[in-house]
Amino acid sequence: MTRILVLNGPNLNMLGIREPGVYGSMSLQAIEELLQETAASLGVDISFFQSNHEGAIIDRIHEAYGQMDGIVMNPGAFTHYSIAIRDAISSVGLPVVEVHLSNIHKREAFRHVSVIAPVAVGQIAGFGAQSYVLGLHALVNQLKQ
Ligand code: CA2
Repeated sequence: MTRILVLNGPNLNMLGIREPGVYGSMSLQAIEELLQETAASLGVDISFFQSNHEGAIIDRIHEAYGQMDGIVMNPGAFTHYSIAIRDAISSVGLPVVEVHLSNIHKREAFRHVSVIAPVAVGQIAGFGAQSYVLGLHALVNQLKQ
């Protein structure tokens, strides 16, 4: 069975608790439950990981090598500057779909750059929790190619 890892970066554990206007009112747990249902309908196996620590995210990407078939990832603010996470993705060679709740391209200039995008299959941004669902569909479709 196809195995997908959903990886979330810093502060995303706070979803649904503050700033519902920017990131929506769903908690990360609720998003994960939605993705679990989507995975079941697609017939794929799904696992979840969130960390506020760059090194822990890198370790989880390394562990995914040989275990997972692809990653749906919201790197949070690391999107904009973590060359180390980008290198970790390159090092394992797994397909990654980058997702964002907000449309990073219509926000502050510093959010317009993603250092992850050049090593991702693609990027989905601006659809709230649906960005993850769309990202999961896109990754599963990509793995069938
Ligand atoms: O839009 C996204 O998904 C982001 O990856 C979210 C990151 C942000 O740094 C990126 O530029 C875009 C921030 C996540 C912060 O999550 C919060 C959750 C609750 C309250 C405040 C922040």
